[in-house]
Amino acid sequence: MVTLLLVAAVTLAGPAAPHIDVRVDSTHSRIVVTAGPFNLPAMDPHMDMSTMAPNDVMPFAWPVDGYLRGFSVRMRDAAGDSLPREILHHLIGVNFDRRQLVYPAVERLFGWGAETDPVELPTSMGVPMHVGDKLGMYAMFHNETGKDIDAAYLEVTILYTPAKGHDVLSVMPFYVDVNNHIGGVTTFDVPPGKSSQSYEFELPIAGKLVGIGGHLHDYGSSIELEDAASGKVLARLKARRDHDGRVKGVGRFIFGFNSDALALQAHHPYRVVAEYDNPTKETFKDGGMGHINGAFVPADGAAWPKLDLNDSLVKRDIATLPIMSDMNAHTAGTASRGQKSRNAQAGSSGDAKMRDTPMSDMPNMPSSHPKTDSTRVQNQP
Ligand SMILES: [Cu+2]
Repeated sequence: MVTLLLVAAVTLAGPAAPHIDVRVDSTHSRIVVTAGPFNLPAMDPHMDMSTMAPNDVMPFAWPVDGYLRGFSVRMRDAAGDSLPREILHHLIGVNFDRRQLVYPAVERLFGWGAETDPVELPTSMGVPMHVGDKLGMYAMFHNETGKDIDAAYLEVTILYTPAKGHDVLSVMPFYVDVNNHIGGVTTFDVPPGKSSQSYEFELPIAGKLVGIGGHLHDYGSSIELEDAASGKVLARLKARRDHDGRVKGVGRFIFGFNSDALALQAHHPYRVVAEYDNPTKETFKDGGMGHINGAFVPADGAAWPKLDLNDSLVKRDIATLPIMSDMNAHTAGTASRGQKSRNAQAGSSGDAKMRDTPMSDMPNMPSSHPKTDSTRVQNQP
């Protein structure tokens, strides 16, 4: 019923700007975040990444005291019917109130690619969250269906465990990328044949990895985590590829929850390595990407690195978020209505404006009311 009313309103008002809606289903301990409508014109299947329509960060507030323990994402139409999952290239959920473990950047709370399966942790663990935590999500679409889609909606279903009356082990998001430049491009070129991209890092605190998943683009073959001091491979996630080398999925690895969890030391060198094997004779400009996401249990939760809003890298991360990851420096020739090419390249006037926006001024960060529709961030000139 609510959906029907919404549709009617949209039709009467003409093309609507996408907005975000957060609903709590406390009976099933679920939060449903819906964003849309997005207008996704059909794209030529042979176009490269640069033709994907990017989308700004859409802010919303976390609505309950509790623990996030899983999520799944689908694209649907106005009537609620599922759209092909391939049209969502990726979706990233950001927590502006917490720092990442490895990078001086805001937390990436959840990530979803066309190849991602639903994530669900046991009820005994979850990511600690508080009412009013400032979150946001951004997505990149890629409509290769051959048909224009006028009104697509993103629907993120988050599972949570209420804080009250539950004894839950806190696990934290772990994210490390083979080519992360905070506020810059994380993609890289993929030449013909075998190639690899790697990044060495340290953790500021010790802890244990419970499980990991990986993200690779087409022609990726594996992503692994190594001990950079000994060279030992700690985990290798293989891509499932079709006969053309297109990635259909990337494996996950569950180390276990107690003594089985993978212990990582503080201030010890580790390395993340993405291997690519491109069977074509072409170099794919900015075609590659590789990162590992995981669930990390800190040895001492209180020692988690604080988010320093005066840190220049944190500032840069926040300022460039709408154009981060592989939507960087690309012209959105087929961007949705009203998006035009404001994400076209770093340094354009729209981006400069965004850079100057301090966190406290982020528009439309609803403070605590989960059932109120919040409007999408408006930073268009
Ligand atoms: Cu990607």
